[in-house]
Amino acid sequence: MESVCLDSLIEKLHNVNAVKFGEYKLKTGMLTPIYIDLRVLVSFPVLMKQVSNLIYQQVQEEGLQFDLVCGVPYTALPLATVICITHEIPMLIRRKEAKGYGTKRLVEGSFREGDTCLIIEDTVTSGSSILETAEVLYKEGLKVTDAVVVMDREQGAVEMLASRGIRVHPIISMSKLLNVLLATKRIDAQTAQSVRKFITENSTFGPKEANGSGVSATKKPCIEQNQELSYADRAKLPNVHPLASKLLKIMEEKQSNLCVSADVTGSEELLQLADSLGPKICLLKTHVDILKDYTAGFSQKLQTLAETHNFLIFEDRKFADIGNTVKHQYEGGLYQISSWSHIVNAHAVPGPGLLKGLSAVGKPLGRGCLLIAQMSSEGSLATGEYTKAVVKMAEEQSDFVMGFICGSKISMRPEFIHMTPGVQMQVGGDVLGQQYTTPEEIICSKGSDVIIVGRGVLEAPDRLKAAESYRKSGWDAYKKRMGQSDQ
Ligand code: 5BU
Repeated sequence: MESVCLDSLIEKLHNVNAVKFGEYKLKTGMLTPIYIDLRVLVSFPVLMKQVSNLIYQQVQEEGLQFDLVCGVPYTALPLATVICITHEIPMLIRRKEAKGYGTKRLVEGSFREGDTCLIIEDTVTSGSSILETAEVLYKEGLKVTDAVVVMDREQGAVEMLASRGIRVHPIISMSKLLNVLLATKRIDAQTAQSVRKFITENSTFGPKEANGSGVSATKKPCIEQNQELSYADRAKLPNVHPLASKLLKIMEEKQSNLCVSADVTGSEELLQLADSLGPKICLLKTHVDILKDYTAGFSQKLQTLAETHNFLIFEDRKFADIGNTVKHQYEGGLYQISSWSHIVNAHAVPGPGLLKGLSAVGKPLGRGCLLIAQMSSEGSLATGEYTKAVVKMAEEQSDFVMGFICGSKISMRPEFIHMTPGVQMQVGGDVLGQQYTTPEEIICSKGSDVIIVGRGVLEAPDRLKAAESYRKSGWDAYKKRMGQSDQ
């Protein structure tokens, strides 16, 4: 395959008028000083071939995995066709309207339910055209995880689509385009400056992440209002882990994002807690190894209570060994955790082999795992690059990993659930390094999904009353984040 130099391609696109400066109206109605029109490519076959090669190069470099390709109609259709024919990849065509006769299909081509489809698009502004195409594909039972785009106007599409579970891989960014055109004196500094100003001032998606990594660097007043999916909508996402979907539905149904950490040492007391607080919680967290009187009968009773009150069980085991060992720890020993706990958590330190070991046991049982990406304790080493690496590991094994233990929202993919321990009504800590933040701060400002509360409930004079006030506080904060607060 002929390799293509990006700078010279940008110049060629400018030569054929695929990049225009002036005043143009976008699909969104927005007036823009720069217009990208890749429709002209069909008149320049050599250029068309070069752009297609670049798209395929991007696919290979990113190691994207998919079964089929679909170009967003119409401009990207010929690009997808060239790529699919050259590399012998099956293609799908998305109709803009269903035919009024015949099969009335919206997607043409053959595929199997569960196949993954890569989307190809020419230019993105808000990302809505990609989303529209993805939604048509979802309805047919297809999965969409990635999209390759030729030109990213850097106005929020990447962030918006990431929040809907689609990773976007742009080839040419607006900044790169302007730099090349400026360096080759095709535009002057003033034009470049006015386009840059327009782009910065006209982002179509919430506030940009400060470090561009998807890991929140700064505290935001109340994140991404209006752009965010509800728990109920996230439960329906095509790529969501079945257990995450179940939990999200429970949360919506019970209006509770409260996980009580039942850190007591007697099994009778734990069962009583589960029974009395059950209606208030979406999740009950255990440390089974602090029980002085564990029996198999206990775990059976706990499962019955979980069914009666509609909550899930989360054993906070924090696995942290090689795959072969964690497999035994999860399945066997005294506690046989996999037989009764819906969710477990694990440190990422040992690497992906740990997840392979755990999922060999848990996946056939429909279990899920949370990766510990950050900790609530003072001086924790799980920060920065480590946290980012954990997010990556989760993305690579999202068939078993359903979310994170973290202090704030660390992944833009809405199918992951973020759970945060270290929660009390008052900011503070204990003498052994635990640090507390309030439910409002965690759910509304930090964008986490579930509050994990132990002593805030357990040490209260009336545990039920305390659980209700944490439930209410967590739920009100979620409503506020969704912009539905009536306060
Ligand atoms: P507390 O009583 O609300 O401080 O209890 C918090 C619980 O969450 C407790 O069981 C811890 O083991 C657990 N935890 C935590 O506090 N911080 C973390 O980073 C992780 C777990 Br991971």
